[in-house]
Amino acid sequence: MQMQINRKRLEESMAALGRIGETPAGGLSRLALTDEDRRGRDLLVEWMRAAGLTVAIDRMGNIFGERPGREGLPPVMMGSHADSVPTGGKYDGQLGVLCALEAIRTLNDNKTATRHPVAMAIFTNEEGARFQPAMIGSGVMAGQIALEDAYNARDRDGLRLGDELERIGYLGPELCIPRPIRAYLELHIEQGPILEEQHLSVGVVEGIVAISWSKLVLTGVQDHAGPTPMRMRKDALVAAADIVRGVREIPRKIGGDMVATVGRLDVAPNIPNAIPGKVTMSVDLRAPDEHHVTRAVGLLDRLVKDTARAEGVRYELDHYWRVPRTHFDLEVVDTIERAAKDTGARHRRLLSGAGHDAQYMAAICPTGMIFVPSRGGRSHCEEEFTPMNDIEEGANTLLLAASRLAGAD
Ligand code: HGY
Ligand code: MN
Ligand code: MN
Repeated sequence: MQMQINRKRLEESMAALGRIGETPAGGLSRLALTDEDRRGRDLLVEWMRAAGLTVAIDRMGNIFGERPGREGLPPVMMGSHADSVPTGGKYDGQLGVLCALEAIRTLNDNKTATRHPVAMAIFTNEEGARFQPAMIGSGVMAGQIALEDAYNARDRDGLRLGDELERIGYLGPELCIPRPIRAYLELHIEQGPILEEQHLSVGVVEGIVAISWSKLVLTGVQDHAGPTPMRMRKDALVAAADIVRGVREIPRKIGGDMVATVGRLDVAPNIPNAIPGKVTMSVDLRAPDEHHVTRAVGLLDRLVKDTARAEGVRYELDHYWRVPRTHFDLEVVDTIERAAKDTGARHRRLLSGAGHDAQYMAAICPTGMIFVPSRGGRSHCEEEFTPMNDIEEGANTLLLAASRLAGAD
């Protein structure tokens, strides 16, 4: 008889953690390294210790818990993140952390010994909402982001990531460097429509799209909205508006499931009677094909140059973050697929359109992901939801795959 997770215990943990940073509409605002994030971390560390895990915190505030194996081999690690976007949902990230904890709790209930140690991880600032770029904690651990660059990331109030990490008491002593890991498994919500549309409960994730983030600052001439004739204006917001429309056209020009998003737009001085002198905006480009992202960045360069010239504004365009198309480990993907089948989950293989810590972990160890459906395909919103039946099937798939990779009795 296969081990089964304790659904009620998992549901209770989800509810308890979800109350930390809960929004009035029932969503979640638990931005990285805020006091809410600290409270969530404290609760998770308390639960990890109660599950008998040896807890370690590294210099990026990544939290690790380890359950001993029969042999001192590299661990099988399960994890995700506990930070959210503003007015986000209660499933993105925290579900994967809690399913990892529930898998370990279930191994304990069954007194199951494993050849490899079994570990869990909670990565810092996966969302890239407060500090950019995203996935900073796993990015430093994978050697893809320099520790000092991560520490010097600043939020909108100018607060440094390194200082905030210290302020909440999670600047740990462990080095944040690659280490031997037998396999890394991450359960996550799909954040897209495929599983729900096809009435499936588990996604066997084969990889993640390539991602590019750019920051664009447009500088025009701030002036009075009344006496300044139209012929004299150099309006940063008009240029920005043309660029937003132009970014929307890039996927049509490139095709191949490319997506493009301007998610952030800050206008200065942002008052009714001044012509905007400065606009800061983000551009997020993603595609399954690496070359499509590269071409899209080229189209963006052209668009910005032509639009800025037409409006007579200056610009600084920084393509500051690029994550390559990620292919997960074939053995891990097969193990997850067999586990899904053996737990009786209705499943299929698919690609992730969202970035995850698994994207960086794949650079340092055999990695795979398990998806569970998102209602209406929605995420990064307070309406985010996944039915408990699907969560249970996903969590049992995670438990079985991790147990097999760890050499459980
Ligand atoms: O941006 C992403 O895809 C992830 O939610 N950080
Ligand atoms: Mn996530
Ligand atoms: Mn997210």
